Amino acid sequence: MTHFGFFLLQGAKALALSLMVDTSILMLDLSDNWLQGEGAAAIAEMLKENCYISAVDLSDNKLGIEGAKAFSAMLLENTTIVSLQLSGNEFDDHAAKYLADALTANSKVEILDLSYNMFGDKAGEIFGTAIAENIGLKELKISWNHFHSQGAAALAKGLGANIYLKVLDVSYNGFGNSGATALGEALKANNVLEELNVSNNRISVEGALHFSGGLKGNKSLKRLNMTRNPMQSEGCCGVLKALQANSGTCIEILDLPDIPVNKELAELCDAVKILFPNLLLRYGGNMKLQRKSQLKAELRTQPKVVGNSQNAVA
Ligand SMILES: *[C@@H]1O[C@H](CO)[C@@H](O)[C@H](O)[C@H]1NC(C)=O
Ligand SMILES: *[C@@H]1O[C@H](CO)[C@@H](O)[C@H](O)[C@H]1NC(C)=O
Ligand SMILES: *[C@@H]1O[C@H](CO)[C@@H](O)[C@H](O)[C@H]1NC(C)=O
Ligand SMILES: CC(=O)N[C@H]1CO[C@H](CO)[C@@H](O)[C@@H]1O
Repeated sequence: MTHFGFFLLQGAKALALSLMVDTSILMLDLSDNWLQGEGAAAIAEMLKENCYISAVDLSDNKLGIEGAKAFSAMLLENTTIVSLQLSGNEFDDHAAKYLADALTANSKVEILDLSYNMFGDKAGEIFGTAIAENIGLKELKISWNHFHSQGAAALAKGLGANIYLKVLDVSYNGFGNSGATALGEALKANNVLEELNVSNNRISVEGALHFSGGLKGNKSLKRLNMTRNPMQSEGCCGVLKALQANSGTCIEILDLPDIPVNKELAELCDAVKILFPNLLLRYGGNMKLQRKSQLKAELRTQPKVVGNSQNAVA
């Protein structure tokens, strides 16, 4: 493995040299190699000189803290890069510091994928501040990390101050109720975000209800994904009621957890669909998202969707 790693490193250096003068390559996909910090440094140096490559995919390369440092130094120079995929690179809270510095100063990167890393609560605080100050990012994917209540809340707070981000994916973290509450607060202040994925974040009834507060008022949010959260019927109803009370909502897609549907939830879903006929709504484990017109057929063929016997959720 060591030998193989060495080979790839030499390869990365050679490649970096040849790319330095190549003007035809606009996208660089080196995902799933074994570049590590040293390989990343070679690539980062090349990217400082190259003003043609606008999309870089270095996912799954074990870049670690050295890689984060190298890429941060490169991004501090506001290069041509618009899209940067750095998922699965063993980045931790120490690496977050470097990446956050870059996010604060760089205004060119619009798409950043940092999912499948090891960011924790400290990183949440660091990134929260960076997100509040960043003026370029439109899409941030940071799912499958370790943001829990406190760090998650700090991260969410940054969103409240940001006026550029349109897509945020924080799924598969541990936001919990305090993270969800902070997200709700952030949404109250934010009128830019269009897509939010908070799927699989241990958000229960209380968190969902607080979060719903952020859905009131005229909003930009079009797609909301809340699947795989223990928010029960009560939490789902809270979300739907907030939308019901917001005639100015832009919501187009709402994905709710797969839970047994009680009478109140079923009725609310129907009412919301009538209110927003173009809304794609998934709830109660229906296989697919459906519009109001599709619902009628669905109800005829699968009457148990409404009011099945497991409805008595505590
Ligand atoms: C990057 O560009 C933005 C906007 O042009 C500028 O405000 C910022 O200072 C630049 N950052 C660096 C590190 O040059
Ligand atoms: C999160 O949900 C969005 C849609 O709202 C979807 O595009 C994205 O793939 C989901 N993220 C994950 C990690 O599944
Ligand atoms: C919501 O996120 C989950 C991942 O947790 C994904 O499987 C699902 O497809 C997403 N829903 C939509 C509408 O994209
Ligand atoms: C305060 C505000 O902007 N209210 C608007 C919300 O959206 C509805 C429907 O689009 C408008 O009628 C309101 O004026």
